[in-house]
Amino acid sequence: MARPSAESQRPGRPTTPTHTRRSDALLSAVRSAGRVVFVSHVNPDPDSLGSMAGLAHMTRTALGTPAILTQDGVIGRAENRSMIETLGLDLVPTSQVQCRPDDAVVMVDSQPGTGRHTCAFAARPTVVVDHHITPGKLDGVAVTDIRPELGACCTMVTQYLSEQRMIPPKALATALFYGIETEVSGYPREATPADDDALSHLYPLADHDALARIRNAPLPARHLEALSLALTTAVTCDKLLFAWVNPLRQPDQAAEVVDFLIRTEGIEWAICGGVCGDKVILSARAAMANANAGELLRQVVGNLGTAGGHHRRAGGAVAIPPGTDSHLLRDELYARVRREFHLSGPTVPFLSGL
Ligand SMILES: [Mn+2]
Repeated sequence: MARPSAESQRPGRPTTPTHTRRSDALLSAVRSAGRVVFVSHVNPDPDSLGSMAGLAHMTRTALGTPAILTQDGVIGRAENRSMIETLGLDLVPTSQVQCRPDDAVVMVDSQPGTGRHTCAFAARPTVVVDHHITPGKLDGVAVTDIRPELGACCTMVTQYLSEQRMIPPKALATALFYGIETEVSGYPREATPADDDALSHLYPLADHDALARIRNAPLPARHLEALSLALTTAVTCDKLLFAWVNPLRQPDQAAEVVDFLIRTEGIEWAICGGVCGDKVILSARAAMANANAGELLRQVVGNLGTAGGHHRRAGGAVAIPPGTDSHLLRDELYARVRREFHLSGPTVPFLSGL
């Protein structure tokens, strides 16, 4: 790649698009659009939110094109709601988005055809920027940037902004920082030097009081209720813990449950299934590197629904057929977990000794 001239390296000075840079390829693909519609996976997390906000800033600043950030599903997690409120993120529910012929759809932190979208316009985006190992249907997508080796999609977006010599404003830097931080949390870290470079770049730009407020958002009683249900229903087999929460008040609570349970001594896998309306929401965490959690959960779910994710973290959903007793579905899913994880030991209640 040609070295950029000193002129083009000046902050704020647009560089000549060569399309050899990923950010230029994205800008080129949406240049003629009347509006850029950003979309992410259902029940978006901080990495999705930060990525949409970062790329919207880039396209607005570079092209002057209006952009909207969409919200598919619900955002229930207290920290994520605090992130939206504290940083003033403006989200439009996907159900309220009327797509126009001159819209360009940019998908972040997900891929089309993975069962993680409820809106029609997510089926055929113009651009896909993602870091999941779960393969999507990318035929006809003009620009794709899929880097599963990276810990966070916000890392990719931070690189895009740096390529364009754009310094993110404080709220955006905070959103990107929190997006990366939440994705690479836990041990072992699913992070590369590129993720740490992005965190270092963003650290002096971020609002650390806002970050503290987000990280310590007050937890509603329903959070503790879900943990309580998970603890009382949990069973263990070998080094796997399986919890069932019925009802699950909000879909992203399944992730909150496993984020807590994976810290259990002696446990290498935590899986939670939660009955949320007419679906079972699944979330899985592994305590070891290269665990291939996304693929394993996909094998468990099979033809019952959809699943995918990363090495240490995965999620999925299974529709509950009308008239089906959710307990039967729980038993079926647990039987599949035993099979796919090659569990051979007895199933025992987690809290039996207390
Ligand atoms: Mn992500």
